[in-house]
Amino acid sequence: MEAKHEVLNNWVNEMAKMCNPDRIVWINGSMAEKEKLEKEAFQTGELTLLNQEKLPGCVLHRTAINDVARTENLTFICTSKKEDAGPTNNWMSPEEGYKKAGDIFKNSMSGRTMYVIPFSMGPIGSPFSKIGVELTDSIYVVLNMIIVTRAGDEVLKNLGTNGEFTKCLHSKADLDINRRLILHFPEDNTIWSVGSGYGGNVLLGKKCLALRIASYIGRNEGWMAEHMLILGIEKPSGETNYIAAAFPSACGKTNLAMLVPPEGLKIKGYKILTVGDDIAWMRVKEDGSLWAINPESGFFGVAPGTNMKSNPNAVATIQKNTIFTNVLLKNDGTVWWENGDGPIPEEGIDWMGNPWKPGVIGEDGKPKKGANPNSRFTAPLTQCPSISPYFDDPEGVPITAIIFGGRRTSVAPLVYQSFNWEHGVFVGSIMASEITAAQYGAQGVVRRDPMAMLPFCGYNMADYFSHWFEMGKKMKNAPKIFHVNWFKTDENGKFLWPGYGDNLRVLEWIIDRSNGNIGVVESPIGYLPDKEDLDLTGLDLGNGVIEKLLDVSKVEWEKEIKDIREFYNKFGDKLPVELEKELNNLIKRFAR
Ligand code: OXD
Ligand code: MN
Repeated sequence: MEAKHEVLNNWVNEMAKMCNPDRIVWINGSMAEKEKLEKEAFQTGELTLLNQEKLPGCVLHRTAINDVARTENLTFICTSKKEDAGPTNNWMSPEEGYKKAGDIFKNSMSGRTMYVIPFSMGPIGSPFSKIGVELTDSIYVVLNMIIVTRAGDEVLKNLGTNGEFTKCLHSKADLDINRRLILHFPEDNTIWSVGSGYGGNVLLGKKCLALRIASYIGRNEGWMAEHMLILGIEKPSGETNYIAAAFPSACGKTNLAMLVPPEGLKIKGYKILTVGDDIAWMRVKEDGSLWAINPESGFFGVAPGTNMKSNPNAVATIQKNTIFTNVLLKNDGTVWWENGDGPIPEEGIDWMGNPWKPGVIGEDGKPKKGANPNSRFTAPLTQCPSISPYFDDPEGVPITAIIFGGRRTSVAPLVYQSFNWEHGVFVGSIMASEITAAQYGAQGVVRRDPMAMLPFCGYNMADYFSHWFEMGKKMKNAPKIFHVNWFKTDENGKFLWPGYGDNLRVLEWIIDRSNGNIGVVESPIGYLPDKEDLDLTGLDLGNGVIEKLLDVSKVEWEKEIKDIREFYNKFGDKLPVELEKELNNLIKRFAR
């Protein structure tokens, strides 16, 4: 269906003139259309059909070898003034951005089809929702977008003749890393992504729109777009508390969002309800509370490490209608990844499309991985056994508590509560995560990642902090703000806390504190639990371990404060005075 929307039609034609596709196809979102596109992709090799008895509706895709993750160094915020992008973003002027990317887009779709995907982030017609239209020359992108967003004719109808939409243009072009750019033009409500086929760079509704562009729009319109999961904890009485939680990538967000209560707490009859695993859009309603929706309709989760112990709900979610990207293909037409379920296959085809056997040493002298460490599954939210009945509610869910968390082997205790909203914003602003040697750099290096938004804030992060303070002023009933750290280790580098389902023990304390039901132990960094108030039934932590988990070391924090100061210095005099004040208060509390 072509739109009855002149601005949209003109834009599609203009972009088509530049990219020069052989044909233009408007995506309607039907089953028949999906099947037709899949068939075409099987023929070209863009997709492989998996074992339909064991994995009905599932397919496999391999990206180019140099195109397996978000490329932060090639991601830009293109604002007229450099200062508006701020010190934590790459900046390019809009003129330069359009020119540089335009040169790569030129004729990039010749011999190809340009698909027009109208999509809604959030339930169609919800006051929270925003519409985008993505133009792409990739069937893989179309098939992912119809899972992770609400896409098709319904969206066009809702857009009407003059509705607003984000203009999203994507072309794989020649997948050359030297001709790859992910550009955001917040002043024009426009995204241009070229030269990549990796999800985070090309499913433009997700990181690009729902975080970078939406954070910019949210600031102007008075709401928040955050890198947060949303989950509900239902008590047997039926009362449900919703929590929104921000963690940097690779800290277990998807696992937490789908948590299964541990044995010892089962008796209490809690039920976890998943609303979202990656992004939250939050607004203050007339009742003075903060309400949130998950703007997505699917998961784009990391496969390695997903197994029946770490996340049985995710395993159940991806048994059908799932797109697997860069995982190992087994001989029986099913898939596998490192730290997945089942025995290590004796052979298979690795994520690069080559024959694979366990233990074979690669050029770097290490055993070759079967699946890429950032291999992914794309699956509909509706397939998740723990999905909340409100995941699709246009009104969203009310948020009781906000959690910030990072991966820290020391410094941050298992959990603490901020003294108030302003202090909570400070706690979010100093969030940090340690890089492990096994992952991407020197072990122990701390990367500051405020609110887990470092790679996703679409404007100056100093203004983003101010926006958080402004939002606090609007609420009568603001969520309480907490910080957690599941990753503290002992002297031998062993994790002190079991994590996974046992994290519910911490969430329970957070809910009780938010509802004002229990006391606390005051510390310089915030309120700590009285250890008697944490329900550790059925958990054998060992002597003195809970004390270690809740310890706040003055020596460690003195070093931390220096590092925070250095980070804050980046923002110059744009840093909100409230943060300066909070840092000074922290120093004073340690000096007492
Ligand atoms: C991420 C993701 O990179 O969610 O944060 O894919
Ligand atoms: Mn994410």
